Amino acid sequence: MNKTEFKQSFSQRLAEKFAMGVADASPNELYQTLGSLMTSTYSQDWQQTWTDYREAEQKQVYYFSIEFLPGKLLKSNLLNMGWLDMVTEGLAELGINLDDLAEVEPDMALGNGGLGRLASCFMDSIASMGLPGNGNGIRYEYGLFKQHFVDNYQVELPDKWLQKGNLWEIRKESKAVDVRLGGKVFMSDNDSGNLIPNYQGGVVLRAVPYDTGMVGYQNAIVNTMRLWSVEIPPEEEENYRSIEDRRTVEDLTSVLYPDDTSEDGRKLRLSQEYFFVSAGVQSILRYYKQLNRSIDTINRFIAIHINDTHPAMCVAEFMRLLVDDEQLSWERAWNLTKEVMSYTNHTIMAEALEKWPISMMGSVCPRIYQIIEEIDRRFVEEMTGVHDFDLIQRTRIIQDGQVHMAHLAIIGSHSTNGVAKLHSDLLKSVVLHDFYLLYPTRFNNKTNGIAMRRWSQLANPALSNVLDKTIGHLWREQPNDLRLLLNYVEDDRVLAALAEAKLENKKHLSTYIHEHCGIKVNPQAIFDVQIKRLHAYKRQLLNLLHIMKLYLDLKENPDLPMEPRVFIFGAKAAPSYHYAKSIIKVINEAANLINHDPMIKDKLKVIFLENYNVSLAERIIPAADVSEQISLASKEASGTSNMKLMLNGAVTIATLDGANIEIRDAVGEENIAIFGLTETEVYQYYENKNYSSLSIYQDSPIVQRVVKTLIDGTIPNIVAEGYEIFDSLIKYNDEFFVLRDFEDYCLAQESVNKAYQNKRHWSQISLRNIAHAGRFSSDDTVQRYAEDIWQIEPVFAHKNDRGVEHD
Ligand code: CBF
Repeated sequence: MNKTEFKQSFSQRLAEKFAMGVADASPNELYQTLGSLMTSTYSQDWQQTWTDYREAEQKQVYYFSIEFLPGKLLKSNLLNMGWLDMVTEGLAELGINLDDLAEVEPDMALGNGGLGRLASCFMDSIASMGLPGNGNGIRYEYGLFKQHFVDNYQVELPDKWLQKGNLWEIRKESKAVDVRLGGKVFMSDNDSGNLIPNYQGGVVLRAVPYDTGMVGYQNAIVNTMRLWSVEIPPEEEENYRSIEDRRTVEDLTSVLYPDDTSEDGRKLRLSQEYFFVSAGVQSILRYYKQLNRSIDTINRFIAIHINDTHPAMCVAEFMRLLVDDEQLSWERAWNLTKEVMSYTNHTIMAEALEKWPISMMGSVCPRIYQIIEEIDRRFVEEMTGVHDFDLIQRTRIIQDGQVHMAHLAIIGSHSTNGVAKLHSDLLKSVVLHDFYLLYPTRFNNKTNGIAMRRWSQLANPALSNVLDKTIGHLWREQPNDLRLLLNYVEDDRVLAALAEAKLENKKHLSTYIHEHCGIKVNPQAIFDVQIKRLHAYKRQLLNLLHIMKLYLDLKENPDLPMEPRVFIFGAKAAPSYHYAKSIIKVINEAANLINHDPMIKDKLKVIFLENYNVSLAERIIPAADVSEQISLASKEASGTSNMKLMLNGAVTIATLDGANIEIRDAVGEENIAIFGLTETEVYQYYENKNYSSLSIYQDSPIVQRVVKTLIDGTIPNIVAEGYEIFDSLIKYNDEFFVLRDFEDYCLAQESVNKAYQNKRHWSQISLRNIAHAGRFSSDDTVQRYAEDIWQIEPVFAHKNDRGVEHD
């Protein structure tokens, strides 16, 4: 389609849909019109992609994830369709600004943080690499809560993202499946002497899929992200007369992460997990059987990826379908299951290694529990006599009345990977060491990556223009070409252009900050950014303590030579995570104090932007000078904001944790500010049990001075929160070694301050960071998953060289 045709089709579609012309239409009507034009165009490719996969007998991967965090799709779909420039110009000629339409789209926030965003980067990359892959998750009625600050406290409001409909999805009622929850199950022989389950009681619910096209980057491939929504099957309607009864059903796909402080909340969460696992696995098998292939070869056509432990029941559900429905022998079914399944671990924090009480699992999905019991029994039997008793007891799935989901995922799959080199090593040497002894060849590393197109071309047009002018356009398709930028590290014109692009982005962000927080910030100041979930291990507190140090220093000496700084936070705390919410309150109160202190002027500002989400990240990241990656070494599995910020020219201040290490290796020591304990030192403290935050506090006047601001009234309105945090540091021995790393962190911050004083030198460091970011492209990451874990291949082989014709 060319621009003239686009303008015609657009106006015609607007008239058909809304019976109006451009002048009368609201941004929402224009957005709906554009979206509908796009979906009706790419749906041909979508259908063809399904056909191609089927006809080419392609092996496909199904990526099961309880979170997907795509953000907005309008611009990224336009980019991937190859329409972005044409539509931007065409709309402009009709007097419409594309950005105004993009504003209308709600963020699709069906995830919490890195895990969900990674899943969405992977969906984009899988399609863009022409790989046959599908997402499988839950279509939550409400996305992650909207965060507001009231009296500087976090308040959570519902995110009704579906209120105005969702133009990207297609409800596919004909592809619905039924999922059984609750009740009891007894096994008995059928006429042929095979064991079959007899179900009593419980409920059967309908899982209806909503499919969203995952448009590949200019390759005519459209994959599918399938999200399941619960409904009452029409034949069961009469059993759900009361509003309460109906609500119990609707709750199943209502919210992301129900409150897990109550038994009911935990049970709902487990039911959600089984619901989307069962729906997804059933629909895969139904599709496979339609192709008339033998079940015995399913491992050659299907790969199922378990993203974190939430979908670990895929193992048991797959076994259930093979054994109960397909009547395969246990042994054959088990071999196929292991070959089909693979698992990624995303954190060493205990919270992600889910465990469910036996009684709860037995009541939510009794047949699945029986199957897990049998897997566990056979595991113990197989290992007995080969490995020592204690090792078997530590690794078995059912222990102490609980079902260990990570154990199920590892035992029931052929691959377990971590998400950065350090993290994968720690899995092998510490967290999953016992399993590594049992299955050394199953363990591997796949360092995370990011969808470069979204985080550079879409988020940062100013930088993209400089790159195009300097190194040509190829980097847009081959991010490794960013290395060509290194040839310009001494080129003053390029350095100045990079600095100008950064300043332009900082000005945009300053306007946003002014509009949303009422605070004027100086775009010439260092924009120092920490954007990530609020969690104690990520140590937003360390950042705050350093800010308080700067504040106290400035109060003592207002002429202190320092580059003006704007510290920018974006973070949501889980609704039931009291401590994290207290940190938010304290940062907000400190910000209020500092931002309104006339003595401080422009030298220091602290901004906590409300409701951090993908769209806000797209505003903040291009404007960042400094990227805060300051988790306690060993605790951040990988991190991905570190990669996005680096790609946009921010200089990282980091501990040697997660992928920070690989960033350091890429850019070299001189282009990153490293500080803090190493992971080995952290583990030494654990081993020797000799960490004492109190001694550090007593021995260091600086630490004392800063920590006291939490309780001495320096920061107003935080009596309870201040004491809570103070106690966590001093009385409860500072779980994440904030005090131990504090002074070193201050030194690293000082080195950043110094480096920024020499603008040319700073631009050079920034350039080197951009130049080395290409290695973190999620296109490469999924390629490695495809080759090493899923054994799937691109379908390009079936296309001509334009990649768009189908023969
Ligand atoms: O692997 C993706 C990301 O996942 C987390 O966000 C998670 O939820 N487990 C980790 O905390 C990140 O380190 C990791 O990058």
